[in-house]
Amino acid sequence: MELLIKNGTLVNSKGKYKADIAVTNGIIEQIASSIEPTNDAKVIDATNKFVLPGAIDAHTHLAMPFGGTISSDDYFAGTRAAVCGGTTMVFDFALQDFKESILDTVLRRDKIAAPQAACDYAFHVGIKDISGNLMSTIDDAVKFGVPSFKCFMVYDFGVNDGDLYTLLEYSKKVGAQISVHAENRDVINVLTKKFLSEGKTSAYYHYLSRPEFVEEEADKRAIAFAKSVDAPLYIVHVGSKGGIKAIEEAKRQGVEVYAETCPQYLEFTSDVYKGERGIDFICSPPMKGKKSQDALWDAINRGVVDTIATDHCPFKSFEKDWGKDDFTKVPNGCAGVENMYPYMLSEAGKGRTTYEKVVELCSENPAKIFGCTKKGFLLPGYDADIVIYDPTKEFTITNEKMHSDCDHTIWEGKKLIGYPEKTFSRGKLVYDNGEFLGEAGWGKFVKRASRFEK
Ligand code: DUC
Ligand code: ZN
Ligand code: ZN
Repeated sequence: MELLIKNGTLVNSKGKYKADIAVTNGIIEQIASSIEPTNDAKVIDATNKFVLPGAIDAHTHLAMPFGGTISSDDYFAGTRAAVCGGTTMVFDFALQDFKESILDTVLRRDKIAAPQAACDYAFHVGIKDISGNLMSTIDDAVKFGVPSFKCFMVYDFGVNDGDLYTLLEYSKKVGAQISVHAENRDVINVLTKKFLSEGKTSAYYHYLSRPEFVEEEADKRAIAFAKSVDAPLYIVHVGSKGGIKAIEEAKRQGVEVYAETCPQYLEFTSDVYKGERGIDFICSPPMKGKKSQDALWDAINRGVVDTIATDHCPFKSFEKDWGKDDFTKVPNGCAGVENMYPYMLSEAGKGRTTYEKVVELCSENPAKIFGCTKKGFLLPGYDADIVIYDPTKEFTITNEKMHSDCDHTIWEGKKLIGYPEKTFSRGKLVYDNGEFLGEAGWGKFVKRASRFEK
């Protein structure tokens, strides 16, 4: 036994209970009401603390070429920030190049990720090109342990409706799963052009050029395609009331559709775009109105939302400044990977949801939905990705205390109740009371089960 966590309160989606956890070779060996340490075990006392499975952030963009630059956290900085916020596994979007086989995309990105990652990681491939025989290369990626793919219904590099439909149909045959970034590209383009021609260029027009219905409409379109071919569908970063309502209705009809939302939509509204640094909050989809925010919280507590993830995609202030006088020139995205678990748990502490729900959405469900068979749960045989959380510690977010490479955070000044005290990645202590203790290259690629193997 290398590690024994004693006297903590374990939390899962079903409830809380007091137990000790013994870890051997990075794996949870035993969970019991009282475990005696062996001579070689490091013993941690977790009295009055929660012991949680590490969070899994199923949506990050690390070192991603986007908006004329590259997102500012590489695989090291992004995973360092992750573990310092209690996230022990991240999914990154590996963007396919045109004409590139899907497996080659994975291998190309993994060459960069493997020596840098400080926690375990996986890829979704962002698909751009299924011309010729490229679609069949999805099978190779599935066999390699990458059974999830993302289609952007926006951006010039995204797929068209025909390709999305074809991919959904194909994914079902090969045990894969398609995610969508759902917004109506054409409507956004028309409105953007109109606002620019009228000289309406401030950050608030980013929100107005993507009115709330553009998300709902695209959600409904993607759901209709998925339903027609009986394929599963995962909708990333759902932010709108109409969108979540459409997903609830589809679930009620028996469609296998999953909803992800992000902390930024739960905390901020479109009012942030009226502020002095509105450009810092520019991400797509944008923050929505208060009614949408309330609908998301309600959907969380009624079991309609399946996962929380961050869409972590930071850009430095000088890059955000490119769009001071033209919102279309702002690279889209914000930092968040270090804030997800602390924010959600703090909201639970304030009574907005429950700790059990947070563990379900941030840890258990992403593991189940994306085929991580040894992650997401505190159970014998699972990876010892463990967070010791102090529910009483007061913490104010400042960029100075964060571990990303970005030079600002949209979460600046947010006061939290409770904060992670220690994070273990496969039994190794990688974060302790504000300090990163991990190392580049520790994180391993997680080979995931396809839908046929789950
Ligand atoms: N939206 C963002 O804000 N950033 C990265 C990609 C995306 O879809
Ligand atoms: Zn997106
Ligand atoms: Zn994204």
